[in-house]
Amino acid sequence: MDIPSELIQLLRKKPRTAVLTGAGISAESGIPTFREAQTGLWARYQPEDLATPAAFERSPRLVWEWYAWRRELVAKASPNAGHYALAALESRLDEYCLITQNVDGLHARAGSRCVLELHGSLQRVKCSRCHAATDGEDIPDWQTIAAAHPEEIPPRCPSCGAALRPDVVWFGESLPGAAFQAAWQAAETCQMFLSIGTSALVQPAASLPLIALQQGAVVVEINPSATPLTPQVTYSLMGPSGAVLPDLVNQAFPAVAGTSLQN
Ligand code: BJW
Ligand code: ZN
Repeated sequence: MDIPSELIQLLRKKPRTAVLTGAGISAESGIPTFREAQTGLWARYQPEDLATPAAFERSPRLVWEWYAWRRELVAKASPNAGHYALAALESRLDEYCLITQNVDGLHARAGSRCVLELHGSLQRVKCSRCHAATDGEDIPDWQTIAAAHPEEIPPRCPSCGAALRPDVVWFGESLPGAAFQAAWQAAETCQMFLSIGTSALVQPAASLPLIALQQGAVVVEINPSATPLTPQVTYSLMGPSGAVLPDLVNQAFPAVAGTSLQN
């Protein structure tokens, strides 16, 4: 892709950089996004009907099974060229913060070291009542609990007996405080902000690029479709992140022969 030369020049100066990613960065790994069509078994459900505390109270088995299906998809998936390009970018910049709304863990699997997970992780579960995590030293991990009582879906909390739930952030719930504060600070202090593969609809994550714009940062959006953020950004790179990000990183930091990122 043709990337504006001013943007390449800016990247070469190694600006303090914050990056926000959403479901779109994992689309090329075969993980469905939220606001595009759900697939297969789940085609008749809206994510808003599954990713809420009320949905879990009403239909705990249905919600648990939706997450189990997604956990399996992610386990079979691999990071794509976009995830790898961000890990490479981190290694080329001095001050860099990656903020993700995704719960799939693919950034870490691609080698990103500093990742702030705003919406939790598919890999963890917690109790829906006492909020005990199940990966502590004294309690069995949740897969062991589930395997011992396969008839119980969702599995039960070993401390209080209530249903276990995914350790993710549902609509109406607060984001993890420390991760969100660090993300806010990164948006307030960065010189460049990349908003990648997010519809920029879900708050409070959608405010982060606006904070960056307000304090004078250069804001770049990478997305094949326009979002409510698009008219406000400094640069809109319209294309899939698995193609645009390797181009951006390779053009800014031409690699030593043989090590350039593929797309
Ligand atoms: C590609 C691509 C390719 C495709 N390359 N790109 C202020 C105003 C209005 C409402 C609110 C507000 N403040 C709070 C709210 C309520 C609510 C909210 O924002 N609602 C909106 C829908 C309006 N927010 C909350 O409830 C949040 N909590 C909160 O604010 O707490 C304080 C509070 C408490 C009580 C009362 C009030 C306030 C919590 C939000 C939690 C969101 N949780 C989910 C589920 C997480 C677990 C899970 O994964 O199941 O997070 S919902 C879902 O949306 C998920 C995502 O992380 C999140 C964002 O979606 P994302 O990543 O942007 O995906 P998509 O599908 O929307 O977009 C994909 C994009 O990729 C598209 O643009 C494509 O074009 C693009 N794409 N292929 C690059 N190859
Ligand atoms: Zn409990």
